[in-house]
Amino acid sequence: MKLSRAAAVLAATACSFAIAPGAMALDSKPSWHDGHEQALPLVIAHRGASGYLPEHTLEAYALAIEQGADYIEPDLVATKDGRLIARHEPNIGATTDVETKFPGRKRIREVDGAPIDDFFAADFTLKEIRRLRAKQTMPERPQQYNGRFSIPTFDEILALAKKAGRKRGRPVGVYPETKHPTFHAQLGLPLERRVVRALRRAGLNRRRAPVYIQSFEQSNLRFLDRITPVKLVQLVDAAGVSPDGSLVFEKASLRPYDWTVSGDPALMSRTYGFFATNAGLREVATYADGIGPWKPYIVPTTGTDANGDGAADDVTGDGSVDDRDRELAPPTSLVRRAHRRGLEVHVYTFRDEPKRLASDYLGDPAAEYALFFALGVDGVFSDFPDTALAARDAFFAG
Ligand SMILES: [Ca+2]
Ligand SMILES: [Ca+2]
Repeated sequence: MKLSRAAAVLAATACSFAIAPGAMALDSKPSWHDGHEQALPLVIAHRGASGYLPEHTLEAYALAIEQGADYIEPDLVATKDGRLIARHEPNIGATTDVETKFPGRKRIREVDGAPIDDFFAADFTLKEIRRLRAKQTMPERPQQYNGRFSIPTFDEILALAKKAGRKRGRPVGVYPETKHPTFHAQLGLPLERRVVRALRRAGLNRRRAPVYIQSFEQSNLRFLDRITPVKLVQLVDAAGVSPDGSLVFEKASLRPYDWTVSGDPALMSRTYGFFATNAGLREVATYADGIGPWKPYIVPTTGTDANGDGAADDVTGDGSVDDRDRELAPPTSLVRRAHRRGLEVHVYTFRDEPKRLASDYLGDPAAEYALFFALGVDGVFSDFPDTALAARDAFFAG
C-alpha cells in the first residue's frame, strides 16, 4: 500500500541518518545569517513565490518574503546595454509581452549550441525592457496577473530584499543564478563582474552576507571564487529519469556547457553526473560551498515500462505521464557524501501541483518536504514558499 511504503522510506531514512522528525527543537531559531550554522533547512523562494504570481517580478519576490522565505532567487540575464535583469531565460518571448510591444525584434540566436527563434534580452536596452510586462508561463497557474508587473533589475531586487529585511528584522537572503554564462560571455556581456559589482553596491559582497551565487556551469564559478567572497553553489542537472530510476543526461542537460566548448577531452567525457561522484564532490569543494542538485539525485523515482519502449507508462490511466505515475526508489547517499566534504545541499524544485508529486506522496507536498528534510538537506528551492515553511514547521516541531 502506498501510504505504508512512503512511511517506510521515511522511517528508513530517519533511522539511517538518526534524524527523527521532531528530534530538532524549534527553540533554536534559524540563525543562518552571518555565518552561524543554520538550524533549519533554508526555504529558497524559487523565482519568487512563482506558484502564485508571474515569476521574477518584484511582486513575486515580495510575496515570498511576506510568506517568510529565507532567500529569494533571481535568475540573471544581461540586456544589450549590460544591465542585469531577472529572467529565467535569455530569450523572453514566453515570460513577457515582448511580442506585442516589439513584434519585429524576433531573431534566431544560438543558446548553448541550440538555435532558438525568439526575442532576446540581449537585443533590448534596459529602457526598452522597462516597457515590458511579465506573463505566467504555466497554464495551470493563476493568469490574472499577466501584463501587470514589470521586469526588475538585479539592483532593484537587492534593494527590495534590504528594505524588506529591515522591516521584518531578519535579513532576506538573495540567491542569484548566473544564466548561461558562456552564452553571455560570447555576446560580450559576461555576467560575473556585473553580479559582484551589484552585490558590492548593496553592501553584500562579504563572506557572511546572506548571499549564494549559483550556476549550472563550472568555470564561471571558479572565476567567481577568485573575485568574490560570497558563497557559491554548483547546480547539478539531468534531463530526466529512466523507468529504472537512473538519471538521463542529454541535450541541454548533458553537462555544463563550458565543458562542452572547452575542447578538453576529460571534461567532454563527463556528464552532470560527475558532480555526484566522490571525485566530483571533492572537485566542487575546491571552489564552491554547496551543490544544488535536482531532486532525483537524492530520491530517485521509478516508472512502469510494461511495453518495454524505454518510457514510463501512464499508470494512473489519466491520459498523461507525469510524476503521479512514478514511485519513490530508495534514497541515494549524496547528501551524506556531500556533507562529509563540507558541502551544503540545496535541492530543486519543490512544487505543490499533484501532477508534480510522485505517487507515494498521495498528492501531499508536505510529505515530499518531510522526506527531504529527513535526509538532511540544507535548503529547498520552492515555487510555493508558504507550503515549504509550513512543512518545515511541522517536520521540525514533530
Ligand atoms: Ca534558477
Ligand atoms: Ca498518468
